[in-house]
Amino acid sequence: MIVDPKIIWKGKLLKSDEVDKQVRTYDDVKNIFITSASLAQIDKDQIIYEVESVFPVPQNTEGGLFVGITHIHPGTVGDEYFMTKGHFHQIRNRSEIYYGIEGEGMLILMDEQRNTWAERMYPGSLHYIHGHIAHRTANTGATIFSFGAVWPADAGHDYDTISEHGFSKILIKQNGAPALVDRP
Ligand code: S6P
Ligand code: ZN
Repeated sequence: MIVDPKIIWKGKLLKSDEVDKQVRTYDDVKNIFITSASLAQIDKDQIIYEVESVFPVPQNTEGGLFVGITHIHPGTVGDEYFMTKGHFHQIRNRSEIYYGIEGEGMLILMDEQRNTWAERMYPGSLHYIHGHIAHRTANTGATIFSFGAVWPADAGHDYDTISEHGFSKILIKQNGAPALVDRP
């Protein structure tokens, strides 16, 4: 038997019978930025990022995989680039693959001892995110930054640790270029 694929992933297009779509506006994620909302001068409905995902197996299926694409809009809040919330996986040892598709960005990584570093992302760049490492992405370019992700269906997301303590470094635009600096 020969059948058509159930998922099409072509550039920034992810197509399947059921694609889960999440939209994060500035109002949804304003707390991830150090710059206070009163100084930010950003419309609360401004889209910061969108995530489309396909879940071929139920959540928490051991051995299963999920696939998704994230589109981060261009812009800054103060001098902080638009970025994702960032998370550890709930099951800490679960790893993940990120893959740069369009535009340019940065993958910000932090271990459990709060050491933070970053990797440049661009079309064709591939990033193996080890277990026990928190991950967040930022758009450092002038156009939409899109990247793909593949992660274990049972990884889960721990957003609380990041929303409580943040990453130990933040990515800012300094003299027109990205710089990773200590969180003030
Ligand atoms: C899931 C994977 C991505 C992110 C997405 C948004 O494990 O890492 O699909 O969910 O990039 O980031 P966040 O931190 O808001 O989930
Ligand atoms: Zn993840």
